[in-house]
Amino acid sequence: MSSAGAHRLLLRTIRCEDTGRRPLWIMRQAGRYLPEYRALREQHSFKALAGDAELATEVTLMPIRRFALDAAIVFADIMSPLPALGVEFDFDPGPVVANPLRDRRAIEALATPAPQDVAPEVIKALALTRRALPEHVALLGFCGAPWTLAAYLVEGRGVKEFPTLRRFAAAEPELLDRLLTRLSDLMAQYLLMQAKAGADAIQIFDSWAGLLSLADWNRLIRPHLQSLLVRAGEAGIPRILFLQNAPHLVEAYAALPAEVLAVDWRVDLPAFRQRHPQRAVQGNLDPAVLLAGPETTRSATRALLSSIHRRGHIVNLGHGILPQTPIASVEALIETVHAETAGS
Ligand code: 1CP
Repeated sequence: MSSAGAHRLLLRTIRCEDTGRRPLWIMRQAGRYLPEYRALREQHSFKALAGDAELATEVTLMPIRRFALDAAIVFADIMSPLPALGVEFDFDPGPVVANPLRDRRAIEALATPAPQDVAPEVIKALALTRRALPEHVALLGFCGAPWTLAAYLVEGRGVKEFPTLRRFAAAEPELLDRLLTRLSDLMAQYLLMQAKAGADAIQIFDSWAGLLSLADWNRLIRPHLQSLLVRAGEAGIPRILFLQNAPHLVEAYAALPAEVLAVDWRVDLPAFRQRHPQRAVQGNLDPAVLLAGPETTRSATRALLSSIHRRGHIVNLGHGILPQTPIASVEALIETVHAETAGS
């Protein structure tokens, strides 16, 4: 599955080969900071764009046409595979679940789909994108981590600190376990289909990783993430594991089976690298730095590059690019990464 793209810069860096420069892609690179995306959004809802393989392919390619990025990430949402379970939701602008799952009846009622019925539009968009993508650009598939998906399903929408979710975890640990099992089974199927459709690597987004203590994370969440990662590994393509706003869990995540650990800007990446010299890493410029303009972006990028050896380092932001980001800052980031080139 993966051998055709093995020479791509992103994949060589994941194998910690000595490459001329570091690869770069940007989380949420196909989003609202792009004028061409905003123009298309005036005609179609987000759901309509992500739900149509041809339109999703067009959006996936937008940042690739404009910028010298080393990876495309398929335009979809972490919620895209959940209709296969029978879950209904909308976007405003983040996911809003019509009937949050908070009792046994709701969790037992979830459907058991066949693999080909899990977000077929995303699988098709991956195949279409691979055909249209320049040969040297890697294609990334992705999914939400079971816990981050459960956060939306139980809470109903993204809210500060997810109190209903944490109440549920405290009061109903067995139901949470049941839900996380269903979600990790579904994501394992989904990632396998993405690998077959031509993804070179997959990223697992655990955006709300940090809501629980280390002890509760170990007890309630870790077994499900571990089992998803093991099954994703069977697809034979590299795994990028992203955790957000969870500095107390970084070492616990580093112990999980993933080729790349992706961290947000709160994490001291050089110190992490010293503790884990063999591990590829991804990150971790603060997305808000880009709001300060191209000069500030340039100097922050230079500081990031000089703080960590280029081998095994994928340059990215520490979280999704913000909608109000100036295009000139994105250009400054890309130019600075390209200027580093061989020999340093
Ligand atoms: O208004 C719009 O156009 C919709 C905004 C939007 C977009 C562009 C949403 C709603 N999702 C997406 C696409 C998306 N989501 C991608 C595609 C790749 C790309 O744009 O480059 C990806 C990888 C995601 C993943 C995602 N969705 C995550 C994990 C990453 C992260 O940012 O932490 C999460 C947490 C979501 C939930 C979600 N969906 C949309 C929003 C605005 C949010 C987050 C905010 C919230 O919970 O309210």
